[in-house]
Amino acid sequence: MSTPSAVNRAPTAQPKLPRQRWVISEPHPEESAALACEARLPVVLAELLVARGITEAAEAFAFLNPELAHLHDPFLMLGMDRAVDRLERAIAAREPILLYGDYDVDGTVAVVLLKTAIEMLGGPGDSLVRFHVPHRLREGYGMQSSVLEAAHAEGVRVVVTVDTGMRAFAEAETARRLGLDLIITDHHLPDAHDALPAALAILNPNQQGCTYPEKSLCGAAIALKLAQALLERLEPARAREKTLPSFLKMAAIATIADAVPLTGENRAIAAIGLRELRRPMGAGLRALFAAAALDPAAKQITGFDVAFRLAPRINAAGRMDVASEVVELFSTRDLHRAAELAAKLERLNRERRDVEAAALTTIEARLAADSEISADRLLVIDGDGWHRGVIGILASRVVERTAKPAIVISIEDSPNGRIAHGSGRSVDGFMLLAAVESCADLFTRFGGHAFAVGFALPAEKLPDLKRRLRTYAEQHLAAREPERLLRIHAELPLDRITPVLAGWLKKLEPLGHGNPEPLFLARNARLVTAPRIMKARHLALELAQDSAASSAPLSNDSSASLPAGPPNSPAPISSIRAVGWNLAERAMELYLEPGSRIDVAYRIRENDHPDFGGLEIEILGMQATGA
Ligand SMILES: [Mn+2]
Repeated sequence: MSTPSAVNRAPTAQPKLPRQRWVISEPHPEESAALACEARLPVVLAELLVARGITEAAEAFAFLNPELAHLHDPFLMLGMDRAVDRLERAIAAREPILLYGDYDVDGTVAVVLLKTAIEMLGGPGDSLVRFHVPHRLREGYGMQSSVLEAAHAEGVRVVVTVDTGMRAFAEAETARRLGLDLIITDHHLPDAHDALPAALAILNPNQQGCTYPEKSLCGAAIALKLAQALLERLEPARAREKTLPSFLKMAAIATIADAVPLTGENRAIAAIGLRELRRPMGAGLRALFAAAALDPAAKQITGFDVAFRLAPRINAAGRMDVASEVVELFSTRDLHRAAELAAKLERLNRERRDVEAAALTTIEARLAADSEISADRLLVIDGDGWHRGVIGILASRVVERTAKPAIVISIEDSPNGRIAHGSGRSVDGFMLLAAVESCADLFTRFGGHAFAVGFALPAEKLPDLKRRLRTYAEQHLAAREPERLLRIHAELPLDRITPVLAGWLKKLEPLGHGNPEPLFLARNARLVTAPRIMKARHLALELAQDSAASSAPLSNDSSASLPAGPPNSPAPISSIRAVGWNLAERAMELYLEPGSRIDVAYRIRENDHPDFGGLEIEILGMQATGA
């Protein structure tokens, strides 16, 4: 932390943050009170559960206490019996099996899970399993017939896809022609006509006719279900209690990294998996944790740790180099080799960060200099040779900074001329995929989800694309000042923050997609001391909540309204430390000084610093009370 300084010292120049709009969840006071009473929970926790659609005590108990019994029977999944029958035969006859994966966390972890399960069941001897993880830049996403042909020539008779294959019509045809038995496991949506590739079995809860209760599993979780089914069929005695929990560690990492909603079965996978990480684990995981400076034995790993510290390192392999080494990292028993591979991931991740930072500096300079671009409602920013592995991350960064939908394009030389590769991210309420689809005739390929897209086109068509996207945006995006939505989940006056409550809130972990960290609102908080500016842009405050004032604002503050302290001591001012990243400028706009009254949107933080340890809050937004 830096030295205190006056609030009126100007922060260094930085892009102006987009305006913030607070959206406060509608409270459900009666349902929350009833649930709190029936399930014996703090009211604010009950409120957060009701907002998640949980109103019964039993449901609340299950949500707050995920356990193995919450995992569904894998044989409920359409195609599971056929897939298990075929793999059982392959294992018994020691037929070589090819696992065909993908280069991200989900796709590599899926390979690791199935590889481990099949090798375990196959017993000692040479492995039956080989795998293929495509190279992001050279091969791109999805199966390739040439890989199937090579595998067939090497004696493979069974191919299992993970995290891919749902639309691999031509490759499935190749497999059929070669006499390969193809098992597709994937979570991606089938094509618009619900057509399915020709395969021996397809495991995907999103296909027509599959009644499996959890529809939003990631690719690795579907591989997990297949592994679970194999283990339950072939080693029923050990499967549930012994083997499955250890498989959940890796499945949890993929589930959190792939940003599927952390509810239902995903919540059970993520929560139990993170808990299992406290136990001894394989060489690869150990090396990866060490590289990320995390110690699961000392401190429970959170969803945040996985999403922001582990996943970027694992993903760096596929972004910058060869993802197949991730599979090796998680398969090896050799500690030395594991450390070597983890160190390589570390290096690739640093490289990724540098490449990303350099491109981001260029992009920000361009946004600041070019009034035409910065006035656009949909930003399209292109550069020569930006690393294709980071253009998606760059687009997200631009959206964060500008609150506008953004597409980042890298122009590269190729044997077929100059190619523009684009990746885009959107904001709430704007279907970016529809915008891109309106230019479908320009692309050599495009795809994605409503709010995240990717495409390629010949570079000479870029001016056309930009012109058409600008017109589209003018027709479909309102011309108002862009704003960032801050979703506030519940009101919680600062004097109700206690260690006991913080302990209860931990039971919401793992937090992430579909289970967001609670963001609270405290009205009419009072600055106890002068604000401190840290590193010219961050803010540190000491805030008090005068109990009477927290429900009915008082114009004149008096410490007499505070709870009395122990006898013979001065009246205590119970206050809480608050930090606000990048909020120094906002503090100046609000003319903050001791005694100022503000409404704050915040989350609760536990500071484990030996001297300043304890609960504090992180402010995400503030407004003058009554403004
Ligand atoms: Mn996936």
